[in-house]
Amino acid sequence: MSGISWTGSDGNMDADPLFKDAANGDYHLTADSPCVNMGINSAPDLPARDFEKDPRIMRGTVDIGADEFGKPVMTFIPLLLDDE
Ligand SMILES: [Ca+2]
Ligand SMILES: [Ca+2]
Repeated sequence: MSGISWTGSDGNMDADPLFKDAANGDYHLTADSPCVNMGINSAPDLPARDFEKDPRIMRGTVDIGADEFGKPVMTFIPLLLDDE
């Protein structure tokens, strides 16, 4: 593969992914990572969850890599109590 550059084609890039703390093994994406929302939602065999069981697609577009950045949005439904 020497001499072949994939950068810039088919979504490949050579930018620093800006992991949270790669030196200590924390490969979570950070908010400023160029991988956030840069994947392809129609990719074949895209799992429903990322490596830590977060939804694989958050904020509309899948992230590049094993991690989906952020936390799922929690929806709260008001509970009305009837005191009769
Ligand atoms: Ca995303
Ligand atoms: Ca995640």
